[in-house]
Amino acid sequence: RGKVAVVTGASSGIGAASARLLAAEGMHVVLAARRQDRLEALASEIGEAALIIPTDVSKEGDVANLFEKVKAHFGGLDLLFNNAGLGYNALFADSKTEEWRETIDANLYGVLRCTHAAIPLLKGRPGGMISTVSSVGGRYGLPGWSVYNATKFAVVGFHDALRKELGPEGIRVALIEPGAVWTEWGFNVTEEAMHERRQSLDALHPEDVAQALVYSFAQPPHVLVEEILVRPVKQIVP
Ligand code: NJP
Repeated sequence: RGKVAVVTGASSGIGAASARLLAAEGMHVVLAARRQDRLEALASEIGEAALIIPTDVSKEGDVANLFEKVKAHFGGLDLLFNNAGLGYNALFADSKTEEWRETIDANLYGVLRCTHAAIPLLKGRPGGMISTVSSVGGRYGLPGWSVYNATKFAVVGFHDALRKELGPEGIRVALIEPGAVWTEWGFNVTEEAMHERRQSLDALHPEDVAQALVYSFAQPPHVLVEEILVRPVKQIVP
């Protein structure tokens, strides 16, 4: 067991599935999210490959602590999976500024903070990768999710510049863009409504997205699978 991955948003959904799969592939996985009880349950399932570092990606101090501990424990990092994220459902005219702030702080600033702190740890690690979860909502506007769209489009622009900065240093910068996935994602929308939508689309399971991450990371160090859009086959719009 050699390589080290940090998974943000590891407490549920895509992050938890990815941590399980990366550990099964022989990596150390650092589980970062706010809900410690969930992280503990996952860590006891994964076993000694898991290290819990409770982290709110919207807090600079938490993110600094996360990467300081990773450095102290492992001396470096091979994969940063920027997965933590949230979205509030509201027509923009009815949306609340507090929800904009929370969304932008986690989905955009969270990615910037974690990436900034991770870069020094990724340098000199062959095949090092930063993989960030965007969305089909990072390519297409989704009525009712405009602020979420704004953060995911922003992540795409950030990714494109960062790839050009870090590629020459051998650090792979990649995006994963899921369509609808069966997770806990989606605030201000009833569970029934989300359930109905996911059922009608035969939505992806978190493991399907985790497979895309593992596929891209498992390529030889000179190979960058830059973007993977993975959607339920029945999700034709967007
Ligand atoms: O959702 P969910 P997903 N600091 O709600 C964490 C994108 N996506 O797996 O802190 C740290 O089960 C939260 O942890 P906790 C989506 O935008 C999804 O679907 O304990 N962590 C939890 O572990 C997101 O980027 C769909 O509350 C924070 C995790 O994020 C990614 O997939 C479609 C945090 C969310 O898990 C994973 O979401 C799509 C913070 N401040 C893109 N805030 C979809 N599900 O359909 C949240 O296109 N988290």
